[in-house]
Amino acid sequence: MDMNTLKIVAPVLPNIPWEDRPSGCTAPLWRYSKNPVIPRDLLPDSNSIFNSAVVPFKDGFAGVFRCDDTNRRMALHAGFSKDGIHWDIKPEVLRFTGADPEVAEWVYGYDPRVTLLDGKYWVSWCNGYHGPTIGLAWTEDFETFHQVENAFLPYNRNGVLFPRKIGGRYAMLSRPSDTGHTAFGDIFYSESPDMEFWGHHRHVMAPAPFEVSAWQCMKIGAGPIPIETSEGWLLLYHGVLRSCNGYVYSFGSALLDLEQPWKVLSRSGPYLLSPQTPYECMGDVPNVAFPCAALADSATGRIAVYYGCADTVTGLAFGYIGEIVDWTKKHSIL
Ligand code: BMA
Repeated sequence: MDMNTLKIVAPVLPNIPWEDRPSGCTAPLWRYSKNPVIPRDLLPDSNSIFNSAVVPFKDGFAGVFRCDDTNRRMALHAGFSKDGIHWDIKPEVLRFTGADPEVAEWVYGYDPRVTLLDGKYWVSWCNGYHGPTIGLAWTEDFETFHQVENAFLPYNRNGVLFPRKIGGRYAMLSRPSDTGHTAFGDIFYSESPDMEFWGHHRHVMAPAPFEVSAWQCMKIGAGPIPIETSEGWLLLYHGVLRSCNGYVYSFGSALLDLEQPWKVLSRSGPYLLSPQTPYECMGDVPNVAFPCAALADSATGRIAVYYGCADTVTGLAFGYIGEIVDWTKKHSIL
């Protein structure tokens, strides 16, 4: 692929948080030198802030953050930033309005994703309703969040919307699961005419055979909102290895067909990033790198990935979309 001709469908984001690749680094993704970008105790009563979603908003950024409190209750909070580095996370928990009372009762919520879609910021998250399923809501200001119906029956996690309609329908990736720390999990694709009724389910990806790519051999789940490029949708996704010492969460990349995203064009064998630094290897759940958001600048091809570290803090990593696309194809296991 000629990287100069790669087309990236994303805003021009001159204020994307950024650090150049450190000298001597050849990896397609490198960590922010001042990681963790968000500490666990940014709020007075937060036990941990991780697995969170950010988007460009007005002249800066906004986001929905997973903040577990010191009761160890999982909650979501809205937050704002001018530079994507220093965050003002609202201390009050985010509450959704407008849903049918049958589904509106807050039980727990975690692992949010956010995308701008048809002029509204849509939030998907893992929503407690007789078990985890995919909650959906929209906001225009990150103050009032309008909840709609849950997309699926329990049990499901990692619901990730595409940033535009595909074939005339809204589109979402998800990962059917079970009540607990599921030891299985494939990524599926679903469509909706109206963001309420979801169907046309298609299988996208299963875990890889362990002898081919062990970091993703137990379960996988979609990460940030896919980024549209002329080479396909660039999807970052997490994968889990079951070691003798517990689960290890890393993430890699795949390219999905633009009009039929359940067709995987290439898929990385090596991980893009695995837990290696102290803040990724130590925390409430050691050895977790879990991406939920990526900012992309179409002018420079830069990407800034926000990922949860050890279920405790939030990390930031940088790369170039063109290089990651190229790397995914070169190292594909398909
Ligand atoms: C998954 C989710 C994530 C979490 C991960 C590691 O099942 O609950 O929120 O980061 O486990 O604990």
